[in-house]
Amino acid sequence: MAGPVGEVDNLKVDAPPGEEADDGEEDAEEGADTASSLQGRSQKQQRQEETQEEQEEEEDKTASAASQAPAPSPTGEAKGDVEGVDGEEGDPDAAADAGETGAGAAKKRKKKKKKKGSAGVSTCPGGTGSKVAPARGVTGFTDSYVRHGQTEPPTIPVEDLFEEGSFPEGEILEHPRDFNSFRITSEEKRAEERLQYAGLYDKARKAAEVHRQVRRHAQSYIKPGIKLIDMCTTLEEKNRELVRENGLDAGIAFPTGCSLNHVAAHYTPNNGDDTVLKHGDVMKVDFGTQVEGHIIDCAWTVSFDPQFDPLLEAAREATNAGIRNAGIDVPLNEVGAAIQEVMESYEVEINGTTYPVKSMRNLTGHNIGPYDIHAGKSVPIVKGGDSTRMEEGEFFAIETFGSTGRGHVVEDLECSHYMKDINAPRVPLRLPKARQLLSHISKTFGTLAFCRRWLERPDGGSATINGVSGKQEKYVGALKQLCDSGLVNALPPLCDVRGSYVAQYEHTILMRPTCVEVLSRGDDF
Ligand SMILES: [Co+2]
Repeated sequence: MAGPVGEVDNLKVDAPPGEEADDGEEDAEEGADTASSLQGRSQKQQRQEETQEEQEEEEDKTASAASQAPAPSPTGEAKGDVEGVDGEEGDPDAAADAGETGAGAAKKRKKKKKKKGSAGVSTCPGGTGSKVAPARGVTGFTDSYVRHGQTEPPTIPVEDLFEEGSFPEGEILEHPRDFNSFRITSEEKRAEERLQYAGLYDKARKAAEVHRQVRRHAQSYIKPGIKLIDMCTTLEEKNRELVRENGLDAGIAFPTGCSLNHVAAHYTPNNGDDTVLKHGDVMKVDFGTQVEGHIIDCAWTVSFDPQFDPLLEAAREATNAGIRNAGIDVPLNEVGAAIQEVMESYEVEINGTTYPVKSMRNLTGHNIGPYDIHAGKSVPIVKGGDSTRMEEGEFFAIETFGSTGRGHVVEDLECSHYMKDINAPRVPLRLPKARQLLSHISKTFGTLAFCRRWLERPDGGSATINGVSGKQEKYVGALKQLCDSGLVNALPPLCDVRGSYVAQYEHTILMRPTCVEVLSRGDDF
């Protein structure tokens, strides 16, 4: 999920699409200083990037539409391979070839010297499995979870595949900056981890493994022609099954976002919405899992037309840059500057017109607390934000949005996402219907986000909690009253201008005392 909606200006409900007045901010930004974003990188990282840059230039010569191909691990120094896949190489070319309908159609052009690459990021090309996603934007095989003993399609709850205490570790990165170099070997910091964090890591890793398996399965059936409401329902049912939903102790963390094209975030179909995915769409799939309140927030972008490859790559590499630059005591604004630097080094040609890729200036990543998807800190994706620092023990969702539009979102379209305010005031509710709905929301979702579709299920959002008698009837007025009284926040879709395209990639990372763990990293992105 994107945060924070509090920063969205130009609140717009009924204005015709594409007619926002220009607020003039855009122009002020152009041409400003961009120098500071690299200062946090180690020489080693820069060397790795240069190495990869050379490799990529080679690749550009041979296959210009290769952005779906798994990136080679640049120096062989990648740390913290995702569990169980080291040494197993599939056929990465298979992933690149599948769905390739117009090699050469998608040109990757850079405005300036590339400051990019997944150096230091192990993306596990290939891996186990045999099935390739119909969509672009992900690498490897959709059935790669068979290496853990999972069935294809997956049916075994993830907790039955691993011993407690042994859920797979995410990708391990060193904290950036010289002042952090002691951490990875510090005996004191390791002792701190053993004492304070061991149980927590395992729960977060379980949620992350569920996310990986659910999304891998989704990547196998997301193709043009699917009804988005069916896609979301199928994904959410699998999420409940693999996490072994148990009320607020384990389950879905927020509604399945499937925002299309100029819609950047917070769209999921309400009942009656028959939108069908098309070959020319750019869809952000953003969903969450939670185990005892530890939330994994992770997203990728689906497209089928190779002309969008550079847009997807921009967001993917910008997210990876954000991850590489994140660490204890790093100011959030410097992470944002590094993200923007990478994002805006891309341009994309769509139907003969070349667009610069813009970092969305009013969307951000965010820290995550227990049952609290937006716990107060924002990770900007442009330079110039506040210099609050990341701290030990914090979870962050690093998410970036690249746009061919204005690079600025407004609220628009019908609302589907809602969330009880974690700091909700105690407001006396006169209407019994509103009291009843609030009680249902509190027991079923707590402070986790939910959508209208879930209220209308027979179980009202959780069979564990409500059995088959949870369905909410004629609740729209009551829901509006809860929103008006500040108890529940409405989170409407966030949109750039109509006709534009937005791509997003997102991972959840943990500021461990010794290292940064990219909990949700997979062999797909
Ligand atoms: Co998020």
